[in-house]
Amino acid sequence: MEVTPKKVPTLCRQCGMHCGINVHFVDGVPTRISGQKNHPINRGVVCSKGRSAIELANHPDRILTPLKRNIDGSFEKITYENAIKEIAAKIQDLVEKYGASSIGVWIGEALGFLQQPEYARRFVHALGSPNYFSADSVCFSAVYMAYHLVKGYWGSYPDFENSKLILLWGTNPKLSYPPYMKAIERAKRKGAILVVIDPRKTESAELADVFVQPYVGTDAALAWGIANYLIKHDLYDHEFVSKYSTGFDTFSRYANDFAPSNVAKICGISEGKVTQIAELFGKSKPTIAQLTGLSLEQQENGINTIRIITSLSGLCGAEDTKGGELWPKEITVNHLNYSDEIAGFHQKPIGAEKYPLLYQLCGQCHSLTAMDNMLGIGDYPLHGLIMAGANPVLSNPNSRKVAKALQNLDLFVSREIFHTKTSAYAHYILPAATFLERSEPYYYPDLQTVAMSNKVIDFPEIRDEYAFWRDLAKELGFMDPCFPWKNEEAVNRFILEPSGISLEALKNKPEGIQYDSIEYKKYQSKPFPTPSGKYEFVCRDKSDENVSEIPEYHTPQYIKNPNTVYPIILITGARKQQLFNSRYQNLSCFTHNPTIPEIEINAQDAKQWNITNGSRVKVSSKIGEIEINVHVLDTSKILPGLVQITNGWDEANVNVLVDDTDVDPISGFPNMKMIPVKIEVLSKKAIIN
Ligand SMILES: Nc1nc2c(c(=O)[nH]1)N[C@H]1C(S)=C(S)[C@@H](COP(=O)(O)OP(=O)(O)OC[C@H]3O[C@@H](n4cnc5c(=O)[nH]c(N)nc54)[C@H](O)[C@@H]3O)O[C@H]1N2
Ligand SMILES: Nc1nc2c(c(=O)[nH]1)N[C@H]1C(S)=C(S)[C@@H](COP(=O)(O)OP(=O)(O)OC[C@H]3O[C@@H](n4cnc5c(=O)[nH]c(N)nc54)[C@H](O)[C@@H]3O)O[C@H]1N2
Ligand code: SF4
Ligand SMILES: [Mo]
Repeated sequence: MEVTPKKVPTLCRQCGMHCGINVHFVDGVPTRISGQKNHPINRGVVCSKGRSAIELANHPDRILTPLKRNIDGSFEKITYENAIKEIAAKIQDLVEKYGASSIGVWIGEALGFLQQPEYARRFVHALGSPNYFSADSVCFSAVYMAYHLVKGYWGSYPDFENSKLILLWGTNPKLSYPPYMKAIERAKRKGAILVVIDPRKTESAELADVFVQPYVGTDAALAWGIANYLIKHDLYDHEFVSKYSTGFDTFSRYANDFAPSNVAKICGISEGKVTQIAELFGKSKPTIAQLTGLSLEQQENGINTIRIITSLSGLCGAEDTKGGELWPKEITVNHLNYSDEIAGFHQKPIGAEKYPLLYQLCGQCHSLTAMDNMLGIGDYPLHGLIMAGANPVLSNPNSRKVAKALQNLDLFVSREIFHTKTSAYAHYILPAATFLERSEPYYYPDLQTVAMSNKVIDFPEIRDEYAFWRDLAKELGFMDPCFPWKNEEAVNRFILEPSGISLEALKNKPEGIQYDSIEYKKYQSKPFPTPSGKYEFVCRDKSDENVSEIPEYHTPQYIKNPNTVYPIILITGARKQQLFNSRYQNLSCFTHNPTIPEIEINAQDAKQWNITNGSRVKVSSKIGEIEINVHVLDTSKILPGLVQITNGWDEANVNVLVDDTDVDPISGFPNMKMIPVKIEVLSKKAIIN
């Protein structure tokens, strides 16, 4: 008889950090989760989300059988085999009528990285469609695009642990990346200085040595002000600039206009703060680690803002140095993406003409544009969509349009673990495996380490992502050569084969194996992977006409053309500890205050509007309105005239207010951080439920 072990190590995927965890069993039943003491990311610590993974897997609301939607919107059970047959028949029908490009796949934030999304990509490419979508149309890839334009490789990997100066621009790792914050706290204990730049005084800002609250959308001006000071006072790294970079003269001419006194006015901060931060750069160079958060991506001038901020690292010689910005060596693995082997598609990838960098760098289509294709107003129609691990009715901008678009599909399949606002529109819902039910390799680029997650629990009736895509491909007649592997373990062996690291070796080392030694300043012996081979203060990449040579500062629209109807500026999506985008609202660990959606308002504004904690307001933007409770913040916690609503709540969905046409023209990312709104008071008194 097989004896169930007492403890199985794996990697947590309740968020993207992939902490090392152990799942403990009593009499074969998983009971609790602890941290792996020697895992380099979390060093034994597990957050409340991580600890709740067993509850997630065993949740009473979990979908355990395939479901088919009836005309009245209710769902009835269907066998897996019949569901696959019907879905395949519908795909075949749509391909015959409208071509393969009328089918798309969409992988959400819940699934990553080397393996799960790539099944979907292989499937849709083998079918003959370029239309692969993911959360990357609103998350992370703008950072990659910006880094690519400056230094040609994907970032960002700040080496907090060894840094002397740490800057957090528009990010709150205390809540969003807890292990990073621990590394920052360790560096602080060794003497590092922490600078936080955020219009809200966040949990991370509480730990800052220097905290600055610029107007939303003005970070690029602050960064240019720092560049101005460093150049004027000869505090930059001459060797790096002269030997390894290009465009410095043009860059410094542009910086001329950003004297600290000027920048202070633009950003609404004191001149002293600008010079203080610039002095810190000068003193700490080259050990400067900067992290640019999601907020800078989801802005109208996001790419340029991230470009100029990362250029400060180059200016200070922090590029590829210990304690600075790392340029990790990639692991040599077999990638499942085989688009290079596909002869070409009949239709253009959706959104690739408008946002070429997203497609060139990430091989992704633009999910916001896809809504038009679903509604029949794009270049060509999208009729079928298979989605896994995503909830775009809550996560994509303009939720009403998203819902309409999904309702317009002839075939919508959702692979989910729970019923959601999005899966409500699916024709078929197929039960998905949680991360505890699958096994995949993951690598930590900054540590150059690879580790393996393990299948810890098993629901025999639930097919993992591999089985699903393989079975569907088989039914459609193209399983071979698309999915030749017997199971997920065989896929894992294939992925790892060129790395020289075996599955067995990884099983014996749950904390991971370093695949290559860390070396610094590699640019001294090999060119940067940019068009010029140099670090580009001025961009030489001509593939997108929207990319200016210089990462220009543009005055945000809400400042340039103040909107008298919608005079208040709304930030969306500041993270909460136990809410993860739209996930975990149904877990008992969800004890966060608030447990209902709230709008954060400065006490000064609340006083003026005569409202208090728990008052009810209507928030309207030019495209929609929601009702929500008020949470009054101390005046120091948020700039006056600014309000904040976190995304992902089932009720009071803030994306009803976010305009999908207001985007950064380079990345195509929506502006989710400076939305003009108005507020009407519905009830001044707190409503006690
Ligand atoms: N607990 C938890 N953790 C998460 C998530 C979650 O939902 N919950 N989500 C995960 C995901 S998908 C992501 S992408 C990351 C995001 O994580 P982060 O990038 O850390 O994003 P936030 O935590 O929202 O912090 C963004 C901060 O930027 C500030 N901000 C807004 N506009 C501006 C601006 O113009 N300039 C500056 N300087 N600051 C600005 C906001 O006030 C906010 O405090 O977190 C991940 N981690
Ligand atoms: N206004 C505004 N909107 C935002 C943001 C913002 O800051 N402001 N942030 C954006 C960002 S950064 C991101 S990343 C997106 C995220 O948006 P999405 O990619 O839509 O991700 P989630 O909302 O986390 O939804 C994930 C879904 O996957 C399901 N799920 C969980 N685990 C599994 C699994 O193992 N397998 C499968 N098949 N399903 C699973 C969950 O039940 C959930 O419904 O939201 C974005 N939306
Ligand atoms: S930070 Fe928490 S949720 Fe994220 S991987 Fe680590 S333990 Fe899991
Ligand atoms: Mo994200």
